[in-house]
Amino acid sequence: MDMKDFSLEGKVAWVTGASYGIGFAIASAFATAGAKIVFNDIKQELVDKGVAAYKEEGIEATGYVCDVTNEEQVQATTEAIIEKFGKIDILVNNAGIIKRIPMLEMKASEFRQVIDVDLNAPFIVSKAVIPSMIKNGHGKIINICSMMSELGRETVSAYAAAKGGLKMLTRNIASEYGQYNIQCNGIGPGYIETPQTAPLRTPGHPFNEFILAKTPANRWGKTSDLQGPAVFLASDASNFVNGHVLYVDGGILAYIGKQPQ
Ligand code: NAP
Ligand code: GCO
Repeated sequence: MDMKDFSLEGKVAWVTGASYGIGFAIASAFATAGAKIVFNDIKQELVDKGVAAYKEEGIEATGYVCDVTNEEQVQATTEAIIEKFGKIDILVNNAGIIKRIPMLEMKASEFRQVIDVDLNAPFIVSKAVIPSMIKNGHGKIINICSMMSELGRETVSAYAAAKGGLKMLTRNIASEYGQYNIQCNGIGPGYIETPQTAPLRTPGHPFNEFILAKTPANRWGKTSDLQGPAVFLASDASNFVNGHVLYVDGGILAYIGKQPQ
């Protein structure tokens, strides 16, 4: 085995919703591994902030304003990236939202909004990018799944339905396009310290204690915990890994939970 298989030198990677959070960490790791970085966000001000944040890390990232639920914007962004860089080798469907509302209080429109961003959008973006990957004879798609791809919990019905569906979309893309040397895998982060989970991590919040008791590592994950697994799945080192969801959860899925002392 050649360690160069883990390199992303010369690759072009598009990480959706990557101005900050998990997407930003994954894109930064890809840059360290040699890739050119492209990202998008809904608002120009966030794209500008993202470009500045990447620059602070010494990364020349290209940002686009693109709502991943909007097919026209996704198609236009895909064409713009290919026009500028000639190809898209790696796609990370990272953009996502969550609404924590008890199901009986959740409006159907709120449920649809979560499904739209967390499940329909990875379909839309993958569908836009796959033709160029087929033409190039290779491609890597990484869908950011979740503990909720496997488990439910109160108040996250839409998010769990979306992330469960995203696991199966991952397997289906692998099944349909593996013949073109396209590998589609998922990363299932555990509970990670990002803006999305900030409401759950306020000091003394019962959920904070709960997650520590459910995590053998006895800590919240950091976005940096996801970087190595993401580089692996984006690299030639994983060319025979397809349709797999790699859980980076500190052991949550393996653990019944800390027994009461
Ligand atoms: P985050 O901090 O809330 O960031 C989400 C990113 O997605 C933001 O940049 C957001 O942009 C962008 N986004 C949302 N809707 C979009 C749209 N329609 N078009 C384009 N961009 C959009 O979330 P995170 O914690 O980094 O999570 C990133 C991914 O990991 C999500 O898919 C999430 O479900 C998943 N995940 C997170 C955890 C965790 O513990 N944090 C665990 C497992 C999985 P705006 O700021 O403009 O909204
Ligand atoms: C929640 C959290 C989780 C994490 C992540 C876990 O409210 O339960 O937000 O859903 O975001 O998806 O893997």
